[in-house]
Amino acid sequence: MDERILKLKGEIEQKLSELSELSELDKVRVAYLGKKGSITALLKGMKELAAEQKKAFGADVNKLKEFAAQKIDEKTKELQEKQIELEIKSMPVFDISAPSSQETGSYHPITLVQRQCETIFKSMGFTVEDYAEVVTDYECFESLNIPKHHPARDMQDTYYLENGQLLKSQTSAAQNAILRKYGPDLIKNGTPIRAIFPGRCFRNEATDACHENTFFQMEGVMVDKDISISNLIYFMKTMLSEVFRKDINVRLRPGFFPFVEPGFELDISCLICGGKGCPSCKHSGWLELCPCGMIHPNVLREGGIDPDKYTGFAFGLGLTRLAMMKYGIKDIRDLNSGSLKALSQFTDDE
Ligand code: FA5
Repeated sequence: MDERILKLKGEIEQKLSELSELSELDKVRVAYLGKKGSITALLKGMKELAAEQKKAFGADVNKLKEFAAQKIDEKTKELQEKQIELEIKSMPVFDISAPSSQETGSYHPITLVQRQCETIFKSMGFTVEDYAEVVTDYECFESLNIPKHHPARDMQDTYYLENGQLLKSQTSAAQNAILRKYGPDLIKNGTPIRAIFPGRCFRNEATDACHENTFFQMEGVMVDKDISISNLIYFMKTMLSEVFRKDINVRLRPGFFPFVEPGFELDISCLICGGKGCPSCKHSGWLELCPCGMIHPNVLREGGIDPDKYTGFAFGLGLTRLAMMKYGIKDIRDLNSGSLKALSQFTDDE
């Protein structure tokens, strides 16, 4: 074999064995295999050789070329593996048994009271339903005995969308769907309808300490044979005593909602000021919390249920206001503030 070939082979082996940086490898490749590299130069120099030498020399240079390419590839792989090992070693060790150095998250106070109410109502046989935030005029008003142009629509300043749908202004918007969903079971098997449906509501409100434009309600309905106002009062009392776990003053007064007859406003004595009057209760000492009433026959009929055979009650609990009262939050706007300092101090007391 030509001496120059042997010399280059030794040189390549030597260089590669000394090399420890991946970035240097390309320089070696260019130095030997590149257009101006030493091996390429040997091939170019072949034209000066005698014809009988050319074949053997050419074959040896090609073997050297293959050898160099293979050795460079092997070295690349070796250095890449070493680099990965180094990276792994330099990564911080994750010890799952180590105590957390970071703060843990917490539930929003509205989520806490919602979950608590869900537990209370589930224990009394109610199912928990989910419902859309964008609903139709029929769902939010017409099915609830509020035809188009009825003045009761002015009680809520509703956000309408360009397509005619609207942002749910009250969780009552789900009543018709719930009656239709569980009505057949009631009629066929006598299984009472008992459902709650918490959800976000939207109204174009001027905000103050007890009004938000985005707030949560939790609707509840129960329909069966012989359901009366006493049943309604029993469920409301049970819910409030379970949520507050202490005696609170409640008052029931007549209230008008076209989808209930009779209708009531259930107010609780303001727990922020102890009933003396403050901005949270609009200085009245009382906070409107849970309007309710006996479901209007027209609403039952619209839900596919015969009002001559069945009766029921419905309520619309103000979950956001309940969270205010339960946790002593003076201003409703704090609940939508996104301030972790303000919102992470509450815990589940169940
Ligand atoms: C209603 O929304 C009726 N759908 C409730 C109802 C259901 C009546 C079933 C009868 C039968 P109202 O607009 O009063 O009613 O709202 C109900 C509760 O939601 C209020 O008592 C209050 O606690 C809460 N609420 C209403 N508007 C706001 C607001 N802007 N910010 C915070 N909470 C509100």
